[in-house]
Amino acid sequence: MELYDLPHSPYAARVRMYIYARNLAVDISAPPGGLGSDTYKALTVSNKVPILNNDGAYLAESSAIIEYLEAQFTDGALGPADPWARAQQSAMTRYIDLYFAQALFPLFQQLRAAPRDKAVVASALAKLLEELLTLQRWYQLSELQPTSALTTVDCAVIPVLFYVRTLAPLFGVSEPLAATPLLTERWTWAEQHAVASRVIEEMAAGLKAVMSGAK
Ligand SMILES: N[C@@H](CCC(=O)N[C@@H](CS)C(=O)NCC(=O)O)C(=O)O
Repeated sequence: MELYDLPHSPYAARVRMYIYARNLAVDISAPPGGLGSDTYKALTVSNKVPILNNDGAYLAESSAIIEYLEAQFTDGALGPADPWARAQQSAMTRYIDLYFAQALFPLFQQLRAAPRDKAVVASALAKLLEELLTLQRWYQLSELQPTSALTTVDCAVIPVLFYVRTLAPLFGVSEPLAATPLLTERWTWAEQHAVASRVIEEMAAGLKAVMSGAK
């Protein structure tokens, strides 16, 4: 199997984190022909990263890829075997995709805008801080409370927290996790976790490369 990946993508990062945590024999490479190329577009309808190449069959969407890979395991190590707890993990991941990640997009846009729109930035930052409180509430649910083990939920959370911590200071919010101690704690834990910290470093290097290429 092969994962088409870009290091800075939070969606690809979550799959890499899962693959490393499970120590799976999945090759990780750039999209063939490059993102946006006709070669890559021909593989799936999504034309995004990540995509899993499973012996010439292609699966898009990071959460579907993790679900497919995780379906082989019954040890409950990263995702609980109990269907209810597993569904709660899935619900939290959907929250991140449908709502939390959306709150980051205006900041990405404003990063490149010249001049920046102060009103848009202010409302985007307010929305982001509100969503951080919501994200923390998900971690407080009994089925989702963080432990010393990495879960599929952490695979989704840590990459978005990387972007929160990277983007917010560029708009004057130096400590975006200050009001969410549980998220601060999970981030600190991730920085010391062998697999999570590896992915954080890969994302940072990938983003640096993209930003320097964009100049
Ligand atoms: N819902 C998708 C999102 C994937 C996604 O948006 N990937 C971005 C990189 S972060 C991408 O490939 N963008 C290229 C494009 O949209 O053309 C997933 O979870 O895999």
